[in-house]
Amino acid sequence: MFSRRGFLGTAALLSASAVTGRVQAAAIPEAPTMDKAVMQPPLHPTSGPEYRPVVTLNGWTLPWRMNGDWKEFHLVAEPVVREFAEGMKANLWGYNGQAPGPTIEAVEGDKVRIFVTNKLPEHTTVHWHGMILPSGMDGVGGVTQPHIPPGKTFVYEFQLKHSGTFMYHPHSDEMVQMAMGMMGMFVVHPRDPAFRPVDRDFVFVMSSYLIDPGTYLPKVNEMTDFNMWTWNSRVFPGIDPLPVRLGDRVRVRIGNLTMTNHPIHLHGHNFSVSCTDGGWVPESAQWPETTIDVPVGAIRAFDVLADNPGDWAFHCHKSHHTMNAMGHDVKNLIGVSRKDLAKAVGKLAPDAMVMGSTGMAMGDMEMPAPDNTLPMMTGTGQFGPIEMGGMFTVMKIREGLARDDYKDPGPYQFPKGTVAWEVEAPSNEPARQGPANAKPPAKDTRGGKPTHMKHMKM
Ligand SMILES: [Cu+2]
Repeated sequence: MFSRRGFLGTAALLSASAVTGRVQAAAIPEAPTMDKAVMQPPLHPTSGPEYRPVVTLNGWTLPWRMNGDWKEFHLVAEPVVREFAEGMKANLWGYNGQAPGPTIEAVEGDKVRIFVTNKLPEHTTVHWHGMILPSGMDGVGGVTQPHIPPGKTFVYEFQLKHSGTFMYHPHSDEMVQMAMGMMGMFVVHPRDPAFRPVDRDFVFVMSSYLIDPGTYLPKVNEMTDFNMWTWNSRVFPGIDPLPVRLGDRVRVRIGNLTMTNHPIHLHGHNFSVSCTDGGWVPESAQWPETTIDVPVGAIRAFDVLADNPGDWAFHCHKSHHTMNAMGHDVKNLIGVSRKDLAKAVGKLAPDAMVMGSTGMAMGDMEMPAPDNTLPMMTGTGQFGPIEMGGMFTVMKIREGLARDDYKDPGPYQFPKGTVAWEVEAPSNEPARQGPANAKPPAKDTRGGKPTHMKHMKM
């Protein structure tokens, strides 16, 4: 739950003391803060139009107060410690106790007033990515406003013209501040609750970091060679699963503030892209997908009918992005004679293991690592090691979950006989069929059928 530092209560708690105008607005609302990196329950609106709130993977929604007809929020830009997964924490910059910052939720047509207090050691701004708003509210330091100096509070005021999925991040010391984790999502719900409603609505933003094993601080100058590929600054197995009730209509909204694109793939279903940071995709313009590429500096939301029960992998399809810290200049030794190699390596490093040459997958290995370092690939499922890290989690589709139940339902209970199984087979040479257009051997030299036909059943 929210820690008590400056917690102002849930939405509209203070609306009884409704006041209007800029003068009264000088009283700045308190800033809630979060001390945990676990998914908080959806924050239902207690005033204004009804909507189904989103849930943020390993995150939370920023409470607000009504002040007259303004919805008031308070973001505090500050240094934070973010746990990436159990066993690793990073010193980042974020908002209100976490990085990324809390998701902001409001309704199309709302007038929002967002206070931003800068507790960083350098100036900052907040840009509202994708929003159609007055130029002076756009948050580009030097272009549309002075930077917010350390210790100062600025206020942004605008009306939300369009519903959809947006982001916020600084436009100030650009490279450093986003590389330090400063970002968050901003969801504007349609004023008409009947517009494309869904039963579950997940949201997260992708960021990447280079944090050397054993250290805590991202190297902000890195442009390409990151080793932490994160969803909401979490990596597998630290990323929440997506629990879904069988038959639910589900929306997943994904922002990308890394330096590369991410093809995000869901197993067992097809879906269509319903929304980008530019607005809703007309239904007539949608087509079926199982992977959606999320470009840099963009948002893609997809809608899926969860009609297939089970545990469904949900991940970036760049396989290096489902890994944690690793050396990228390691030689591939698959196929190299183990004996010769071990002899050679053993001379140089008596404790070394030779990768891929012993019949061990990497998930079986345990290597000593410095403190505050995650294994490159990890996690264990009901059938053994999962051998992944980074941008990977599981959509868990189950019968009969309660509407707002987002607890991890545990591993899927597969109906008997529905899991791929082992069959009796000769252990040495499997029967092989030759190429389809190959001529059969002119003469059977072994006194029987041609060997490649021996075990075939047609
Ligand atoms: Cu990726």
